Amino acid sequence: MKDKLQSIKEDALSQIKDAEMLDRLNEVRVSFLGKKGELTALLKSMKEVPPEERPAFGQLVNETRQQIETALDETKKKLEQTAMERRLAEEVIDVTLPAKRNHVGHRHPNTIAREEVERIFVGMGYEVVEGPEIEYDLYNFEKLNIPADHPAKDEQDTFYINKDIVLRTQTSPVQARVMEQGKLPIRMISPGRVFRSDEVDATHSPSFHQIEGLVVDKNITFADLKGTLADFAKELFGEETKTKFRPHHFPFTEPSAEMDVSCFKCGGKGCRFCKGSGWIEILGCGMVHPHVFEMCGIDPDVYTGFAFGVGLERIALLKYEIDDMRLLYENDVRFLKQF
Ligand code: 2NL
Repeated sequence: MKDKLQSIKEDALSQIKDAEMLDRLNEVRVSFLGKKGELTALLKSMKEVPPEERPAFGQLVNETRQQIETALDETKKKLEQTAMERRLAEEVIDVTLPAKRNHVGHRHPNTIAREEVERIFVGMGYEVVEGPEIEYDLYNFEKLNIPADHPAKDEQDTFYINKDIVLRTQTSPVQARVMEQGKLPIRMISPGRVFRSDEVDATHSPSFHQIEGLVVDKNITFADLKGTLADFAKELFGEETKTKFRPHHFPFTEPSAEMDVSCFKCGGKGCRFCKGSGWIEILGCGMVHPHVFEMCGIDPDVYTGFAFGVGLERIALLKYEIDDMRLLYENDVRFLKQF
């Protein structure tokens, strides 16, 4: 038995010495000290030892176990140390490498254009008011003097939720709601998303954005409209920008007009950008129709006002010389970053 113990010890110590990896070292531990290990087996066969020799033999086994454990622990420490040294040598961090780029987004051209328009009007004392995108037919059409049989209400042009509720086709219902609240005078713009049942192409989208403006006070005239919008055009497109007003028709204004600005590319001489005319159509406007005032609870004999509507995408496309509206909706950051 003593010889057997001696040979187990030598065997264990030599295997420990040869172990080059922590995994292998653990295997050695299990094969000698584990439940089914060699040393454990030897202890179990104690009964073969004459009773008087048992205490001394037991002590010897314990000593051997101690020695093996000490060897295992020391070797484990050594192997861990080398493993750490190897990792430190291999995993060198090159602090001179360029840092990972942090990809932040970019403001959308629509947002840039909206904020620019808002800045201009807020500077003239206007309030920015938002309202619901899902609107009552009453506010979207009826109160704006677009009766049930009006061609603009054609089923094809509008998304109906039900017969009384639509996706708003303009932001004017926001102004109708403000007029109804009855606090006068009013100087406001209402930017926001609007909807039309249109096919997608280079200049159309079923969902786009608008900014409408409304001024209501005593003695507001068409001269106020012209002066305000001429100033707006100068701020937006440059001090040298000229404006002209062409008669037009909208159901909610009378008289109505469309405003053109002198081409900011060629200064009005005519170029590819303005299709040779020297002018670029920019917005629709007019004096608020008395019937609209009546339906919104304002006395048209006391108050007058002007209103206008501009397509945000149109401004963004013009200002940034983008030739296809669809690019604005793809949100490819490589495209957006250019503005
Ligand atoms: C266009 C034309 C326009 C208005 C919008 C308006 C609103 C109220 C009363 C009267 Cl509450 N008018 N808005 C007036 C004229 C034109 O938009 O072509 N927009 C893109």
